[in-house]
Amino acid sequence: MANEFKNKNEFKEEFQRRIIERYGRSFEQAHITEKYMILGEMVRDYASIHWNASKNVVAEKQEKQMYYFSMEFLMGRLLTNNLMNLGIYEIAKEGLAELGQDINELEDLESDAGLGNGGLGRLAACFLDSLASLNLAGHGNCIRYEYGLFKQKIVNNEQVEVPDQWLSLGNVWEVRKPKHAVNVNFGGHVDMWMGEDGKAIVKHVPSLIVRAVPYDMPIVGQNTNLTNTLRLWSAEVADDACDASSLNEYVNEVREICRNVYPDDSTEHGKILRLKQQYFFVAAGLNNIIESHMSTYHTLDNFSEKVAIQLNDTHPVLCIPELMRILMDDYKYDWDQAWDITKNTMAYTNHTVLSEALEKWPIQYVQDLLPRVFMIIEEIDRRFKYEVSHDMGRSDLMNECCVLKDGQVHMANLAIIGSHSVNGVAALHTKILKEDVMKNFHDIYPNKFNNKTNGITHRRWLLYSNPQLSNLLEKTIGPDFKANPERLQDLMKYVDDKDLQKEFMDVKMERKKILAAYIKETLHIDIDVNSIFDVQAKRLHAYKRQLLNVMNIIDLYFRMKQDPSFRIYPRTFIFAAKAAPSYTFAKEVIKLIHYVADKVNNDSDVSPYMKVVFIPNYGVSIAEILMNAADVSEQISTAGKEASGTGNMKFMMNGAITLGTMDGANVEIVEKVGYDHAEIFGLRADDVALVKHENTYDVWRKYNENANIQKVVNSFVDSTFSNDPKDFKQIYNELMFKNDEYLLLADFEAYSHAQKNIEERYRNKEEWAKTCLINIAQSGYFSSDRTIKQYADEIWNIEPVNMK
Ligand code: 26V
Repeated sequence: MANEFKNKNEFKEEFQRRIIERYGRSFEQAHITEKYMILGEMVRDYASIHWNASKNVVAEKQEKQMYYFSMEFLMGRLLTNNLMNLGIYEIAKEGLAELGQDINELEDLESDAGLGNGGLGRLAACFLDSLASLNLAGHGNCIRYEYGLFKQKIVNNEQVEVPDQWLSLGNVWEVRKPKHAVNVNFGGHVDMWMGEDGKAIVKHVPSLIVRAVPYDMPIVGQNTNLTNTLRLWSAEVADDACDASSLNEYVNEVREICRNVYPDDSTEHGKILRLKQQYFFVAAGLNNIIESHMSTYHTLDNFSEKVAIQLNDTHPVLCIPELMRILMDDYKYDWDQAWDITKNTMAYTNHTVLSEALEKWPIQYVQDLLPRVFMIIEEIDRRFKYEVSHDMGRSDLMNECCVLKDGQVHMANLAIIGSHSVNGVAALHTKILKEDVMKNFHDIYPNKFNNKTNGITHRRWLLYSNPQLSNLLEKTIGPDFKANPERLQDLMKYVDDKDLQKEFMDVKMERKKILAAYIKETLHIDIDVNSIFDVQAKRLHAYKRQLLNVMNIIDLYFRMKQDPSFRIYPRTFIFAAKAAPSYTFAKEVIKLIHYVADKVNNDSDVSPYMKVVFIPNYGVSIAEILMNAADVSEQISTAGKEASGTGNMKFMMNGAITLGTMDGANVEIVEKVGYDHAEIFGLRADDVALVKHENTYDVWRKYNENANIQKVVNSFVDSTFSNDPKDFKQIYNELMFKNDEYLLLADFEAYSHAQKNIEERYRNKEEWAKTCLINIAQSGYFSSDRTIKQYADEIWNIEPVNMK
């Protein structure tokens, strides 16, 4: 039985005892990775004390629980977070120090759990932290991927993907739970016959059976005894699932299901594999929830009163037909009852308006892989069409909104039809869903749509990753903001205080030095900590417009070369971004950034004024040292395209100024801080929509009108940066021969002007510091605690669990 150590002496004793027990060595003899494992296990066991109690209390009190179904959870490292949330960080740190071990060395051994791509996955992780910290019974359901998202290396200025073996040291946080394993069925055919009661009996006879084994990770909140669960499903071979002759093939088929976060879906095999992953974790998770519900209530009549399921984007939307299948085939509910239960249980979050990102599956794939589920989807579609055309008399909307059309299953449509709530992730995004992308659905179901502006956990992103700022805030406004981040507002009273402004700049300097040391150590580049740290860190995508940032850098470079009297305030332009392996344009942009960096950083006229740095392998841990060192937060997507953004909130909370378009949650950031305390530029979402609608934009006109733009665009193809004529040709073509889809040239002048304004602002350090302090003071709204409270009250209908 684990001890709940109360002080550093008890900690030390326990630590040493465990090392001897486990490895048969003394503390001094133990390898550092062994020390890491033991510390992790101690923390996990400490959390486990309340884990079981939490499950019991929730069952005894018959509390409603929420399950967040997401293909991605970008958890990052958990050691520091868990120690801090449990309130035992100092005990462990001091205990280890007395044993001669620096805790930071152990913290650095942990791999990021990189089970996700970007914002959507990190949001899920922030939500888990807030759920537990708010005492809400809310769990995660996902896949235990063998490899996280690829590691990014830069070789010869280009991105190279390397497998992320995050499990190589083992995962101390997880507990394998074979007793909860379930089988998941694929392929085969469906038998139907009439039962004695006259009801149809349906039996799916699968051609592939996979065993789903859960690994549970405890999710501990700050200052609470409630411990939730992140359940990760792993695919294994099922007993007697195939004959020996095809054993190898079967084993391979099973193994690949959980191998990668986002398998390459440029091939048919890759696409089907992704569909398999989706059904795999949906079916396993749902079966499990049903089993546990039945053991408490012995009926599913009250399922939707006791269970809420949030569908994180369309990836888990098979939950809807799967729950229908279980209710009807296994528990004999009729369609209407099953439909009520399903709809009342499910809620769907949309995370993008980009049409290429809205999931559609060829009907054939779904029919072959999931024959029974497909039958149910067909029936959902049939009934929906009937309802809309007959009951509502809106046959005009029927074809737009139905699930099955053009030979494809439209997953977003299925999600909207089969759930009681549809939410966007920022006010502007939800408005665009209602008025444009999902307008027809909004006409049919006006009450389903609602907004839940994203948030970030202020614990990880402020308290733990920026202790310098956190301490300064505590000294100024007291500790209340830690449990109640909206109290950061109290800082508004002090934003004019000159001493505080100075102290804030000192804290920022300290953070900049930490980042500069990391850059020096990993990239061997010296950067000037007195320069403005201008950071754009996010996935690489055309709509996010990293290229616009680069174009401005190139323009500044040319102007400084051409005119010795033109000099800018020293600036370090920092990029961090992974590109999808098959996204060639994005990879070209990464290459361009490196070529520009080479040129600029090695030019002695220009490099005292600007440096360009690309930090490879952007992920949660790098974000923890990058965001809080930034002076400027680049949020420059084409207006209307970025659903919300969450990096923008992390920068804001750490006192950076937003240089951005009126897009996603930037709009709400500006609403909070006022136009004077953000640098906003460019076309608005309405302007973009109009330009697109009326087809009035002409990229060549922009090009011809502005000599600076011309020079920059030409530099992509005139060997300014590379002698290989193939390099950057694609970038040139995308801009000039596809009419600059994301309107970079349209916003170029405004952006360049905004950059100039940033420089003017920075020259006045007191005003600058005041703006940063206002950003921090107004950032409490963007804590995911606020977001989660809104989900809990308005969608899930769950309340804090009283653990006593
Ligand atoms: C996916 C894909 C895949 C195919 C090619 C193009 C493309 C473009 C975007 C996406 C994003 C999928 C969903 C997603 O990750 N959305 C992000 O969700 C965040 C959390 O709500 C939000 O802050 C970001 O604005 C949004 O892009």
